[in-house]
Amino acid sequence: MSRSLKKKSFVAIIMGSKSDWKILKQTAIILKKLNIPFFTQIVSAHRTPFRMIEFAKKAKSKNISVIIAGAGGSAHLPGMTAAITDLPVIGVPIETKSLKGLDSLLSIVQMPYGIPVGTVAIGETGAKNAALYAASIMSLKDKDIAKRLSLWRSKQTQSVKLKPKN
Ligand code: RP5
Repeated sequence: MSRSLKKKSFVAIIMGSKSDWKILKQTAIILKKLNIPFFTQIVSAHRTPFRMIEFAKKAKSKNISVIIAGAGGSAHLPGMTAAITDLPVIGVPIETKSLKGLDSLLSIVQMPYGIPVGTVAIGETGAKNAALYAASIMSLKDKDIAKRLSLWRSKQTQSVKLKPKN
């Protein structure tokens, strides 16, 4: 297929609740910086289970390459989504009031054998790394994204000073 006829691939950022957006907007900021197309959607595994099934079933046909799923508490959205689609799913554990997100982390990371979810750190750090991880996956097929990611990383390296003062 020629370059111009290639269909644009997307990252889908899904979240269990509107309240997760304050963390997942960090994912969106990094994806924007890397010029990677994405869209966002609230998809709750327990409040809107049929929306989740519909989303996951259609994800491939909508040209989604990577799904970033943020959820807190008994955070089954990433695992349930990964159970329906074989697209890569990155789970972002959202910090919770009662258990500081340890509940979310363990729910997401402890997937039984057979259905993997790539799990990142709790909260904003994880949300940002999820975007970089998605960029790495997309870089395998998209040289332009690979170049932008490589540039982003070399800028990060250059920004690290040798000495703690001045
Ligand atoms: C999960 O429950 C969501 O991912 C969210 O992190 C958590 C709390 O949701 P809200 O009560 O704030 O809507 O499903």
